[in-house]
Amino acid sequence: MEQTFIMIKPDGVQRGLVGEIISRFEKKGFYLKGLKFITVDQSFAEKHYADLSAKPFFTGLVEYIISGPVVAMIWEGKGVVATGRTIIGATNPAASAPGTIRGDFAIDIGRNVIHGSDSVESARKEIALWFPEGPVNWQNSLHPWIYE
Ligand code: YYY
Ligand code: MG
Repeated sequence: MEQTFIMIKPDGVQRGLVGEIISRFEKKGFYLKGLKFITVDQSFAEKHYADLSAKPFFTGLVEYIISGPVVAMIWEGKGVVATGRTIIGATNPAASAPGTIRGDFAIDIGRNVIHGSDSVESARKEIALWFPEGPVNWQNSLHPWIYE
């Protein structure tokens, strides 16, 4: 089944939003397939955001991501990449709908609390970068109550 990479950024950790954010993905019915609490270094953050290296905000973005521990996760489920982005909300919290994570908990684009892969292909790359050991292999026993 489809997987996505979700990361609670350092501001989300500092602001005590870890439980709330995990809960939203859990309650939706997605399956947690990987979880780690880590501080990454500059070269790792630059790799994660390599596609944005030419952007004017790149240096500040990397400094922000390495400024404290993050919660890195693999979530699995039907359509989880696109639905994960919907749960997260628009990149700029000023444009994120209420009810989304960024819409409910963030104000500035450079402190938008959470990352989610933007396509199945970037999810594959990001999961390989953050979880070289691969996902945790388990099956949720509620599966038939979530999927028809
Ligand atoms: O995927 P998403 O996080 O929604 O946005 P991206 O366009 O991939 O940018 C990654 C990250 O960079 C964004 O979450 C905040 C930051 N950023 C910024 O600080 N200023 C911008 N104008 C655009 C993005
Ligand atoms: Mg992105």
